[in-house]
Parts: sequence; C-alpha cells; structure tokens
Amino acid sequence: MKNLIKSAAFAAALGAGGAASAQEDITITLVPGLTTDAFYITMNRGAQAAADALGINVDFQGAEEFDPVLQTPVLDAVIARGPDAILIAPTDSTQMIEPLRRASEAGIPVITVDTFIDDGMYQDGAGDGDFPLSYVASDNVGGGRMAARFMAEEIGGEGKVYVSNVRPGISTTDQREEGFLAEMEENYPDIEVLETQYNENDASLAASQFQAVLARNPDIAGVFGANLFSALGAGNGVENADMIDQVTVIAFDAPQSIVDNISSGLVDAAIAQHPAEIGYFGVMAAYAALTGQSVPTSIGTGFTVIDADNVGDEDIAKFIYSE
Ligand code: T6T
Repeated sequence: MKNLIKSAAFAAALGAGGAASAQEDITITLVPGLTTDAFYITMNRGAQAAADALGINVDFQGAEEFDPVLQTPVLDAVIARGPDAILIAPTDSTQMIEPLRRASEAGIPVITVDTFIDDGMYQDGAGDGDFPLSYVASDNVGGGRMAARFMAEEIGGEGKVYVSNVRPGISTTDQREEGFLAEMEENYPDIEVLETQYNENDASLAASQFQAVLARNPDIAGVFGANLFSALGAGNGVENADMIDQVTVIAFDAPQSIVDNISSGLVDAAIAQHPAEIGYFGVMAAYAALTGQSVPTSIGTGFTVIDADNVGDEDIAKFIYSE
C-alpha cells in the first residue's frame, strides 16, 4: 500500500516541481552483509554511481560482522527511518525472512543483492520469503562449478581437496559449495573432496583449519576458499605451512590482498565477482519499481577470472575490489 502512496507522491512531485526535485527526495538504503568487507564496499561504489546517474540518494547501513543477529537490529532501525526502498544482502536465507517481512509490511519495497532469502525465486507465489521484488547477484552455483574446473586443471585431475567455507545457511556460499561439489562429482572421479571446513568468516580460523587438514592429509592437493575471508585464510594457512608449490588455492572474490597473492604465486586463480555491477543494477531495479516500471525478478551479474596470466593486465584492474 505504501508503495502506491509513495508512487503517487512521486508523481505529484514530478507534476509540481519537476523531475529533479522529486528524485532528490528518493532515498534507498543499502544494507550489506557487513560494512568492512571490500566486496560490499565495492557494491556501494556501484550503488552510488547509479544514485548519481539518477539524482537520488543511497545510504549504506550495516553491521560489523556477517551475522543475522547483528543485521536484524540494523534493519529494524532502517525500517523505522522509512526509506523508499531497501536493498539488502541477507546474512541468512531463513533467519532474515521475518525481519525482512517487517519491511515489506511497512510498505517498503525490498530487493535482495548478493544473497537471497528462502529459495531466491521471488514473486512466484511459493514460499515464505516470496515478497522481495528482485534478486541481483552472481550465479553462485555456476561460480562454484568454475572454481572446481580451475582446481581440477591445476592439480591434474586427481588428488584431495576441500572447501573452506563460512557457515551453512548463507545462500551464496552454500551455492558455491554446491556447484563445486556437483562439478567434481560429475566430471572428476579421481578428485576426492574432503569434509568442508567452516570458519565463521574468520580468516585466522580458516588458516588454522588448513594446518589441521594438512596434519590429517599430508598429500592435500588443493583448497577452494568460497569467499574473500575463506580464501585469504586458506592461502595464509598454505603459506604458513610452506606448501605454496604443493597446494593449489582457488579463491572466490578479488580484493587487493588476494590479487597480491596471485602475483606472488600463493593463489592460483580468483573468481572475481562484479560487486559494483550488483550495486548499480540493484539501485536501478529499485528506482524502476519506485517509478512504476516492472522489474525482473532476478538479475544476473558477471565474473572475471584473475590468474597469473592476466593479473598484470590493465583491463583487469577495474575488477579488483575497492577497500
Ligand atoms: O563473497 C562475498 C559475498 O558474495 C558473500 O555473500 C559473503 O562474502 C563476501 O562478502 C566476501 O567476503
């Protein structure tokens, strides 16, 4: 209901004061998974670029850790301020459904970016978390499959590997693991995938978990770090164990630290998401909804693979995340 009222107010403002003044009144809040992660900082850069292009406001409000218990009060405070729309990376696909329903019930359109709630298929009449208008993100199953193919190639199609992951319940990292395991199972019978190690988004824990896996499996051949902190930590673990030449590291995400690890030979390949693109198209989708346009229920964004062959190329620099 509030959507309609807001749209009506928007139309009235357009009639009265012209497009610019009405647009300046639009505020969209972007709630990241956590504020200090280069991935979400880069997403905000893209969101601000779209806001500048449209002459609207986007603010960035989040918690300091990737945790639904911390994200929920931030979201409640955002809802209380009543932005015109919310773009959010929900930190748990189940636990964030009810908090987000409060936004929707307050009449604030919700679009999820990066991660999804429920099954990620919105506006199809099925599931508890069907109300967001759109999901703007990388193809995370496909990205996990890509990681498996790069891993398989690097280790010559055989050996033991494992996934360093955050925690179950996060749509993105769950799907990356799912894609990685499916690709290995379907196409690489001589690769043994060991039990996933969950690190709670803590790179130090991911590094010590590598040491523990190595102690049990001295012939470990590779590790897939399913997000920035997992990949950074796994790489540090490999470096601390002095196993750079023996162990392949495939990273998801591309902050400068991981790119430096590619240059030094510690990380073999990074699958860079395009977070600025997610932010840009997230804002565009919200603006479309607020101005009466229909919006695709899902918008897919791209990847760029960075490895030793292209890490120094000029046109790769724009895919390195901002810090
Ligand atoms: O990999 C990204 C994001 O896609 C994921 O949902 C959570 O972790 C990151 O933010 C990287 O730290």
